[in-house]
Amino acid sequence: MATVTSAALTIPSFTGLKAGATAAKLSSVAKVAASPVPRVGIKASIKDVGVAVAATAASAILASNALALEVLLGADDASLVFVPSEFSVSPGEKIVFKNNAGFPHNVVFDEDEIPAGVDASKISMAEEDLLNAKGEIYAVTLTEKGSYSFYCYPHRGAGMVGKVTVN
Ligand SMILES: [Cu+2]
Repeated sequence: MATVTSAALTIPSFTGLKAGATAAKLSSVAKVAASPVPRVGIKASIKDVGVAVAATAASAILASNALALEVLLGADDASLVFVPSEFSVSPGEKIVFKNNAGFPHNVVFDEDEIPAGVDASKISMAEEDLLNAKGEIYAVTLTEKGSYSFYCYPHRGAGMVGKVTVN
């Protein structure tokens, strides 16, 4: 009886994760969660099992976020810059641009200064799309090696430009 009920409790927490997680993240969550659950003895209450699953899922999500590089839009003193403005990532590493100060901002890659064959529109925000609130993010993953220049459309003239090298 207890086994059936705890399984029923477990499914909604994975369903909830699915909404925000990629398939890859979801499978890693599932793998991590598989080991702690059996360690919770059959004597553990159903509530304990549910908490263990939730805690494991949360730490797996934190771990996957740690693989992303965060770039602030606007310095803490509200100056119109990317922080950092020049950086490197590995192919496929997630870059998370996070609205910080001096917004609205956005992130547009320069079609003339990205590797040949990469479509700037697929990695850029539209020029008219803006991040208007602190903490809003734009995430992008670059897979082709090379150098990419990008800018904030409203603040390009003010020098809000950056460069990322994928290597
Ligand atoms: Cu800006």
